[in-house]
Amino acid sequence: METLELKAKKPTPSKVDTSISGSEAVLEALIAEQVDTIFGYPGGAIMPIYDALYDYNDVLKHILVRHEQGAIHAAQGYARTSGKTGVVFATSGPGATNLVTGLADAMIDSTPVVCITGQVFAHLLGTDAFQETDVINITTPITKWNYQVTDATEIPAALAKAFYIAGSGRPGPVLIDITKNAQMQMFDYAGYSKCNHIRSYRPKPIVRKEYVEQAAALINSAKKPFIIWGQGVILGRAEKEFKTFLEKSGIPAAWTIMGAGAIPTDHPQSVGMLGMHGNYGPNVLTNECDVLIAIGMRFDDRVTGRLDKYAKQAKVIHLDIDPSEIDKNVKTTVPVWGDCKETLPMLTALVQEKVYPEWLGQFNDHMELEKAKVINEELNPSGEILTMGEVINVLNKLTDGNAIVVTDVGQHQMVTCRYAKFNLSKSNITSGGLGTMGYALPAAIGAAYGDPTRTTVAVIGDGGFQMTLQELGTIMQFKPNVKILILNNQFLGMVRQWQQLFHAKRYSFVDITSPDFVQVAKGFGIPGNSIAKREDLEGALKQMLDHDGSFLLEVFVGKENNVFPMVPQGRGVAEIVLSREEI
Ligand SMILES: Cc1ncc(C[n+]2csc(CCOP(=O)(O)OP(=O)(O)O)c2C)c(N)n1
Repeated sequence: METLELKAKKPTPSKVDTSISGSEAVLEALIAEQVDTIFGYPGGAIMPIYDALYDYNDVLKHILVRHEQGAIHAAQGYARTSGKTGVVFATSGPGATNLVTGLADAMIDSTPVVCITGQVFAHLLGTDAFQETDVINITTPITKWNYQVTDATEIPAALAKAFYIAGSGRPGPVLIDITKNAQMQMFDYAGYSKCNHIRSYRPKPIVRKEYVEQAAALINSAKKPFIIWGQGVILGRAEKEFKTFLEKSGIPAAWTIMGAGAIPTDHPQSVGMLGMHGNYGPNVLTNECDVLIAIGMRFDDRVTGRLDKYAKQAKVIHLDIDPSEIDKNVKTTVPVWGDCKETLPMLTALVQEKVYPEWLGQFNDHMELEKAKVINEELNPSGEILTMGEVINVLNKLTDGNAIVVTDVGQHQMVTCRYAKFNLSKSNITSGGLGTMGYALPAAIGAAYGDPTRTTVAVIGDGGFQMTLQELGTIMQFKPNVKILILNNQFLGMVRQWQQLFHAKRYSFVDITSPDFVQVAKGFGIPGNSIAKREDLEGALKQMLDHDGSFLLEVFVGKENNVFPMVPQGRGVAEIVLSREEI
């Protein structure tokens, strides 16, 4: 139980008079949950909470975004770099519905976020009142939990539950909708108790030792074991445990896009990225391994390609905290249901110390082939026109692989995730599951607040930038340090690539005109530069990184460059192609 000493600037109520408003109870809950930053946008139905915030703004920082979608993506970016739960305020009706994309994004990418929305007075519910939306029904499938509060006395317990659910087990978004009367209502405040148990909710199962033993036995008898890991390693704060397991077992390992950075990219056993635009070796050899060890990943279709051609020869061990993932897409031989921070050390204790030089050599051989056919030309192009890959390669050099890299969605995202070097965990911030264009700029703002000690670079396409560029206003006002790198191919590149490869080059509405981005940034008080030549690349990136504050750099890249390798949709992972000619 927290003490009754309230954190507001105004006089603390005496022990006799312990009544506070519902709004104050919301803010006290946030403080008790160690929240330091809120991303939000006010409006009629949430005005009492904003009114209370007036007295709390020296303990709770509020970042006024320019659109509620920006608030939730910022909270997601914050959560992903800080490891804490992001917090959002929005009003009812359009404020709440503007959160929908971000909630869906946070749900599929397991990002802990608590959204607090204002709602019309309880007596008006169901009357089509001004700015009334049934946000509970709208957001039910895209939240881990949601709840409507109509009485202030419920607020402390509802928020305690919200933070517990959002951050425990497999994390996710929670939405608490609070009617205006409940925000205004005075009630007897008995303090705030954090929640650590809910009947019928088991975020952390008791690990079944026999399954860990079976998994170890399979691994110990394997000739060609292969580890594939996902974001679960990062969300479970199990990077160290994972590295120890990896190094003792000697098994080659590949990452999903969401798992990138859990161990340094250039770790000798790290054999590349999985999936549609991942590396050649890990995709092909998924279908040659004898034991596939999946850790904190969910066999997304972008990773598996056609399921009936996926790892059919392999025995599958699946370590996951969420039991609904086990057997969902890929039949598991040994399920290890549990928190990988717990299960990995148990497994490490039982696996034999081994090396697999020949098997690892096969990955290296495939990498040589990929270098010869794709990577060398992407990173050191023979032509005059810049490629996305070479931009990221120079960025790696200048940041030493220590930057937080936030990507939007499209070709630049795939190229960045393929070529960016990550020395540190919580560095790769991207919309993996939902593929939300417009994610990167606001997520980068949140990422910078989540870890202000590191450089945050947002890599964005010319299309996606135009979806949420209003958040330049947030940067102008609050001055988070965000480096904005626009890779401008003058197309909605990823869709154009598909139209070229699979729709007979019938380019249907992918030719997108852009404003002068440098002038746009200038209008928001953010300096910028635009380049198109190789000789300017390193200097311009350096200028961006060295600038004290946010900076926008636009780099013109090849208009019709494609991202390869590629597992064409509907094909198996081993049918990955290295060039257009192979499709
Ligand atoms: C909100 C949203 N709308 C549409 C799409 C479909 N989509 C995926 S990639 C892409 C093109 C992105 O173009 P751009 O931002 O210029 O990046 P590029 O692919 O050129 O790097 C589109 C339209 C999406 N992912 N998200």
